[in-house]
Amino acid sequence: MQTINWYPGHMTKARRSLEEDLKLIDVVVEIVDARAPLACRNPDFEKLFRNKLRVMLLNKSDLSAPAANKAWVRHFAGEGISVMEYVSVNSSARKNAVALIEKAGEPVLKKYRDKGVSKTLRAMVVGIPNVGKSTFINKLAGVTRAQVGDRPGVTRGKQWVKISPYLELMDTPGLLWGKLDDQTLAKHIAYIGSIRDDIMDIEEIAGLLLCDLDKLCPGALAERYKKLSAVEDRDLPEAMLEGVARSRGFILSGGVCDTERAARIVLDEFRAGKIAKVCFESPEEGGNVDA
Ligand SMILES: Nc1nc2c(ncn2[C@@H]2O[C@H](COP(=O)(O)OP(=O)(O)O)[C@@H](O)[C@H]2O)c(=O)[nH]1
Ligand SMILES: [Mg+2]
Repeated sequence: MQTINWYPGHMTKARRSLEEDLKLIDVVVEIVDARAPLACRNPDFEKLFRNKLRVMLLNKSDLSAPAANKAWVRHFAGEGISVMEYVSVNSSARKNAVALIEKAGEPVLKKYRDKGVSKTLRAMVVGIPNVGKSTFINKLAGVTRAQVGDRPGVTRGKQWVKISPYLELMDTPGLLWGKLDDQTLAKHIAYIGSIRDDIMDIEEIAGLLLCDLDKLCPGALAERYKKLSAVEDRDLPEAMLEGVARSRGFILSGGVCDTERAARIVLDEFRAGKIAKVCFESPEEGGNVDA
């Protein structure tokens, strides 16, 4: 796969501003995509968050395989992380998240109580692009949300949103960087839409996605793109993408397949959960979890 150029200057800047913000908070709420929790994380985080209480939300769990969600929750819980399956587009999940964060923050709340001071927990949402950070903050903050946020780099103060009598949330999330030095994990980050499509070869990514889905959920894939079953070389990304183009009738003059259009369709439909609920990673062997 071609190298994905994702660590330019703005990530260095993001890291610096994250380090500043971390000084202000007690609890880090880390949001990962349930379909690729490994790719959403990075060994750097251990050092970065070492003095913080930590909560993890396995978000977009509605788009992943139920068995995989359970396996990942067990895995992270086994590492001592406060974790739950989550769907941040779903408003009714809000109270569960608040309860989880307050429970994880109990040691800090107790410290305040013991000193006789009334102070609230301060939490910050972090995650790589597109995992659902803004959706989560908006749902949690609801209608009481402050309309105007501080502009990064311009104002030093932060906006805080009161979530409960015990909890305040920073209204801007911290941006993290996924695990791009591992080609398999980098691929997963591309699948879930955390790398801007305009800086990568979408035909290559969509072709690779089709090959992976063909192993994870062949039935669902064949159901969605009928003419894929005629493809013989199923490990060849280009051949699979042409199969999709044929299935949808994306044929240009001269009988050439419009693979670019097919690539957009595959990525859009996958990300919208229209192909299948799958997880690309497994806690057991770093491989795949079956649906
Ligand atoms: N199906 C599903 N979609 C979600 C969920 N959370 C967020 N999204 C969608 O994912 C996209 C990215 O969300 P956003 O909050 O902007 O991510 P951010 O970049 O981390 O702030 C949006 O289209 C959301 O509607 C979820 O739990 N389930
Ligand atoms: Mg956002």
